Amino acid sequence: MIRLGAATLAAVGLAAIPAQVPARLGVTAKEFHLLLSRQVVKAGRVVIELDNFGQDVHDLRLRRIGGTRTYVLPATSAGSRAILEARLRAGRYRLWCSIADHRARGMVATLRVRK
Ligand SMILES: [Cu+2]
Repeated sequence: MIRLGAATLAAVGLAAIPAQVPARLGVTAKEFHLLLSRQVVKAGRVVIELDNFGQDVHDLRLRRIGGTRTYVLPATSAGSRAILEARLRAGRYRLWCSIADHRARGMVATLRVRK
C-alpha cells in the first residue's frame, strides 16, 4: 500500500516516540530488612522511592553486581521518604542500608533489571 490515511500516519508517528515513563521501585526500610515493591524492573529510567517505616535512621545504596557505580539515597529519618531517579542498565543489583551494621543485620536485597 502506498496511500496511507491520516489516521494511519498519526499512529505511525505515535509509535515512533517511545514512552518515557520511568519504572518505579518502592523500597520499605524497617529494622532490619528491606522490602521491595517488585523484584524485577525494566532497564532505563527508574524512580526509586525509599520509605522509612522503621524507628531508626536508614539510607539506601544500590550497585550493579560487577559494577562500580553506587547510587545513594540519603539517610532518612523514621517516617520520611527519599526519592532518586536513576538510569539502570540490565543486570542484578544489590541494595543495602549503609548505616552502622544494618546490612549485616539483614538490610540487604537484590533487584533484577531486565532488558
Ligand atoms: Cu538501616
